[in-house]
Amino acid sequence: MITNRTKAKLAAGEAVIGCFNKSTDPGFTEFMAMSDWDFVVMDGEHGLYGPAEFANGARALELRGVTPIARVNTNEPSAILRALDAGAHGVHVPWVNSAEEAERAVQSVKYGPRGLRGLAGNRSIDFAATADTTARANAETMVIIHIETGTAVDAIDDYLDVDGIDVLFIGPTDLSHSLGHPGDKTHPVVLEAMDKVAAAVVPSDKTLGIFTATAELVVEWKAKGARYFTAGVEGLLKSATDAFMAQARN
Ligand code: 3PY
Ligand code: MG
Repeated sequence: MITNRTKAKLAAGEAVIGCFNKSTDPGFTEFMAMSDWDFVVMDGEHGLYGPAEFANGARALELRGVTPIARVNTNEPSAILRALDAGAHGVHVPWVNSAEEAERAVQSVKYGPRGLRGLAGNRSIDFAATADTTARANAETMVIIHIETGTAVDAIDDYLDVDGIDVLFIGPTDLSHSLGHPGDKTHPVVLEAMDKVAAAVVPSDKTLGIFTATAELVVEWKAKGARYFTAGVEGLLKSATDAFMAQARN
């Protein structure tokens, strides 16, 4: 059965730091897991992950004690079911534009009585479809809901009433695009929208999460009350490589 260390840290009031990973190579994913991340998000939205890759990535991460999370490509029960049955301990669900859509995501993640996740033996419940294993899965799995459009920001208060959401996660890139400033994540209009989300979520029983490409952004958003952070491995590799080359070419 899965034991979700990231969820346990959040429940203990701690901050958690993870990283998006588009590479479907389990060897690379295992290598990433040696860098003290709490969790790695296997990216099935902007990366090429499908169910088989989620399963091998989850194995690689579990070997090293890092929580495997899947970003699914769409808020569809069948997509979420396959990611979880493959062994993801939670899902990032993109483009969730209303509380009703968030409720649908929660129902896809949770077995009955809370939800509608289809039941069959699978690795996440040790191939034992029972009342105990489904209850344990419901307790351990995480639901991370992306807030990444102007529509979602306008409705942010409604999401707070959806039982079962662990993290309301700001996607600054899509949000900047949605607000008419593609890629300009520091535009005042984008910052204002992100601060509106923080003001609603931080005092609630949900965790505020955000994509933070740099450690400086983690520090800044931790001060604003966020506790769930993700970087992106390509950005980290690119900046380290560029810094190496700048010095090496001198
Ligand atoms: C976004 O910024 O749009 C995200 O989904 C986070 O990577
Ligand atoms: Mg996004």
